[in-house]
Amino acid sequence: MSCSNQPKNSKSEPAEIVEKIIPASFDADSAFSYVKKQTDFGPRVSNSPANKQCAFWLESSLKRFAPEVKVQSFDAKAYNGTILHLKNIIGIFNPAAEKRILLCSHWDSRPYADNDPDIANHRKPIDGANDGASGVGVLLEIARQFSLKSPSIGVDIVFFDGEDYGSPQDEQCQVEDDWCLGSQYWSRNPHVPAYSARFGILLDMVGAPSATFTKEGVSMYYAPDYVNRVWHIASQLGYDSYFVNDETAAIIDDHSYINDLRQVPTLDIIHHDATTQSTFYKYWHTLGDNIEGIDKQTLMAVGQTVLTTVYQEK
Ligand code: AHN
Ligand code: ZN
Repeated sequence: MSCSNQPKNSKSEPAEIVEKIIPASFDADSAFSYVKKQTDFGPRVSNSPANKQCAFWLESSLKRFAPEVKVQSFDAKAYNGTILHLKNIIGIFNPAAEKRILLCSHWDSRPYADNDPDIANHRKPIDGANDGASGVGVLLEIARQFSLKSPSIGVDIVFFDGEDYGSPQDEQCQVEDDWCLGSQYWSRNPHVPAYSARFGILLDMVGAPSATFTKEGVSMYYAPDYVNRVWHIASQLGYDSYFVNDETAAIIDDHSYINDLRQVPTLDIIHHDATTQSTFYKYWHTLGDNIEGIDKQTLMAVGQTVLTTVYQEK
């Protein structure tokens, strides 16, 4: 048809894709030990003694790695009227930098295994090894890496309390905004007045074997460029079996409130499983969510991807 000597430019890539990606060093054994340390306290249900003990450990751990640590203590009313004494725990790197990135996860664990196949377990608290501890473990290891090699820009690592105290599936009264109490508080009362960041990354359930992370709807609505950047970096690092190129429905999670109330474009790296009814990983809100189900390779894929993303930012 046309001149056959012409190079086919249909295969040429946009210039930005050629950007060199230097893999960050991330220690998955260290991240795993931080996950296990949390589950060793027992379920970290808000208001419980284990929650209190874990809060002190998180605060002192962050203080080893970050030049500045802040703890927000506040009360919030749960769906059932219980007053929860909550703590958001925040590690601040390069505090004076104006350009910032937000990294976050929730550190409390759910009071109810209300998705457990055995109905007798529906009011028992869960270990939350994956749902809670995995994201915090990865971020603590990232904090340790920052203490060895500082990022170019400012980073705030925020551990939210009271994320998982939403009303049980089998209770009639479904209350609005009963999840994500810590991130709702922080979004309205950030640790720095008028806080802003270039973008944010939330980690939620990032430790199951062969986990798959899809491009979730709220993330794609508010932060599509950052989603695509993180997924691209993951694929360059060889993690495209974890960070899959599918778009899935919007969900309410801590990032929804951060996007809505604080206007920081924030994406959620959250395990999506199309084969379960919940669309979350199979042990979600069951007693099966324990340390036995945590896989260092998944912690590595997520940790190295997030850390590499942060070090790329200038
Ligand atoms: C709801 O179940 C409403 N949102 C999912 C957020 C979540 C719960 N992540 C972990 N546990
Ligand atoms: Zn949960």
